[in-house]
Amino acid sequence: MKTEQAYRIAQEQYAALGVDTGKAIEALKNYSISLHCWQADDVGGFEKPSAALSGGGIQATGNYPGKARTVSEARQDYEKVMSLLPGKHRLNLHACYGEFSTFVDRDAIGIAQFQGWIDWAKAQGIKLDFNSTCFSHPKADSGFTLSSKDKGIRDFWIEHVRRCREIGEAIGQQLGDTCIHNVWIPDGAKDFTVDRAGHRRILAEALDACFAPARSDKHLKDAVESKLFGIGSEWFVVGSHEFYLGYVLSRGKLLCMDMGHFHPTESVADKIPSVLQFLDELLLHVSRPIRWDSDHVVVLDDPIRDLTQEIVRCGAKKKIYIALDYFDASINRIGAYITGVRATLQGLLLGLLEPRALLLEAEEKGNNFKRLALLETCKALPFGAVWDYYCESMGVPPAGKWIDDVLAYEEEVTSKRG
Ligand code: RNT
Ligand code: ZN
Repeated sequence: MKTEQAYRIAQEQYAALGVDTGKAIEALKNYSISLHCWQADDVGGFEKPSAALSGGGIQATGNYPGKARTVSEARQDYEKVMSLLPGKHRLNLHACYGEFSTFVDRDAIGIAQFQGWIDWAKAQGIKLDFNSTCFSHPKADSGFTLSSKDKGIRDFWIEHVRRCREIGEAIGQQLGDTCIHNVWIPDGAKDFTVDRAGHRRILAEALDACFAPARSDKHLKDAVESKLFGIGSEWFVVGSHEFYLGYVLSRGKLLCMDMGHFHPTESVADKIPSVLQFLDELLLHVSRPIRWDSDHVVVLDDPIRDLTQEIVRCGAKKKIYIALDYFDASINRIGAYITGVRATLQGLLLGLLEPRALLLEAEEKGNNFKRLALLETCKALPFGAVWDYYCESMGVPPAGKWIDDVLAYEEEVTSKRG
């Protein structure tokens, strides 16, 4: 009742600025966020023997108890997370999260290791995305995978990515959907690299080889993810932003931009309306970099608000796929998930509640004071009342009411994991 009353007041305030809160809520329901499977277990995966996150220029810090140790524990966690989120969301699997009873190397995986996931997803009524896992493997230890000058190494990873595409296509087919398959490679070097061009030429050729086998684009879309630097690849990263921008433009693939993969003062939000002048679609890895690509839990900070605002502003005409990418091993992992998804959805709601017509009018008349004042006005509007109303209408706890649920789950489930 209180939620409803607060919502009605908010509705009037927004209406005074020409914003229809009901429409914003309806639009918010259409945003499906791809939840990264890897927050549940710090990017460990379930291969046998298990390959702890290593050699990939990425790092999970912290050792909070209770991480998922098996596929069934992970599924239990994902189900808990999804039960506390408004809307229907997706799960983004990494190739190392298959169901392995024995050792199957990355160049030998297939649908068999993922059929259980597809069946589970069907039962849950959710869709799946996919990722090649080109790190945490002895054949990634040199720091180069697809761009390696060693043909044996390169061919191994090409085969891996090809198999991941086959798996992704099967996922899409079986779920009646388009599976987004993302390729991120850690390739790069710690120090001065003379033949940058050579590695990049090799990478372009290797990617072409990965994508050569024809697959149904109705069921599979391949994305490539750029990066600026990683731990151990401070001087040189083969797959830079410019490299992949050129690659997707010339090859018709999907560009993936991760918020942690640019200079800290660059705005990923501003890149959206730039690259979308030339691309029809885009994949985002929503993250929170602190000083470096630290992959902190996403919160409703300015970079997220800027990003989600641009997603809403540009998304009407273009398709923007939203995936999360962070892994905090120092706090309750279920809470980390929900905090990040809710923050992203709240950002989107804020974007949808923007008094767009008034803002545009002021801007086009050159009334920049009015534009500024309106933007400031929005900050103090009761968007929380709209959010709470939305959550309740979707049958999930509003505001912070889900926190106790997470703590109860910790007590009953995750704290009992050895
Ligand atoms: C690494 C990339 C990549 C990974 C995941 C696990 O810097 O962001 O997306 O985080 O594939
Ligand atoms: Zn990423």
